[in-house]
Amino acid sequence: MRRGPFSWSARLNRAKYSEMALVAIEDRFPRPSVMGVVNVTPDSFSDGGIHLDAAAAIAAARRMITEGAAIVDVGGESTRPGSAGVSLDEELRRVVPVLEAVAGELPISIDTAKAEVARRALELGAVLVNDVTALRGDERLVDVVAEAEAYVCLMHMQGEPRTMQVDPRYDDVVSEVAAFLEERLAFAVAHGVAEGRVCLDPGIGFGKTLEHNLELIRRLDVLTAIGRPIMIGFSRKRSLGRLVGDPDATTGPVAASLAAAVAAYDRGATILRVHDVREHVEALTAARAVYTA
Ligand code: HH2
Repeated sequence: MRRGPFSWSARLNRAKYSEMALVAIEDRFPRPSVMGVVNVTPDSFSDGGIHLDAAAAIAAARRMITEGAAIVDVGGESTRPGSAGVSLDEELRRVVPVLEAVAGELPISIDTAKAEVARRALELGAVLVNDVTALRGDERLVDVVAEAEAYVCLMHMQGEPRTMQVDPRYDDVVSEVAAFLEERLAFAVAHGVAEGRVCLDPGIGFGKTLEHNLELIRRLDVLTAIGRPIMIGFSRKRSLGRLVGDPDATTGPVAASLAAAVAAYDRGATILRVHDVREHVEALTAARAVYTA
């Protein structure tokens, strides 16, 4: 099987892998690293239903690593605009079979705001907790992350998924997101999470208009100045569909996702969270070659 240029992680044996899990996130996931998305959900905005079956999700995770993803983000709860959330039992029922199969074998992130889901995932071998609530959703989650010495992604969201796209407003979206991320980083560190375990994400599409999303990428230097690696998830988001001409789009095209990822990388993003791994690895390989020549 063809191996992508970033696929070294797929070849790590488990002993080597756990040794590396103690290094800072920016060393473990150098710029640019691709995070593949596997939503084990019936209703995610772009891949809802496709990976609901555990076997399909497991196969997708393995394929994404061979295509060059540095890590795969497994989620059991959709956070698309308008969604209401799922129970703990249902989220565990969706993700645990997938994690049992792949979390000891591949670099896996768990996309959850629930402490119990994160605890089970880390126990099964996941290395990163991706929390769209930035440790505000479940007060026990910060202790789970600190005790496991897991990597964590803290993401900005204005409001909550059910209502966040109703009328998002900011005086200055970039400085408000930066202040929020600095405060959440300080919170995590104060609760025993080492700074080197943390990456930050402005939360593209989470309580933001198209113009807010573009402004955050345009002025990404304000966020990189915080001093932690930045994750960007623009892949297939509906802003991109609207940008290229469909006012009713619920998803964005792959080509627009690639351009947004390369632009974000150009402005300093470290981890790109994407649905189309092979295409993003190829685009970012070309961009990296240009910038580092
Ligand atoms: N976006 C989504 C979910 N989790 N996590 C981070 N850190 N950054 C993001 O931009 C982000 C995220 C939404 O995308 P997706 O997982 O494809 O959809 P859904 O929430 O509907 O499952």
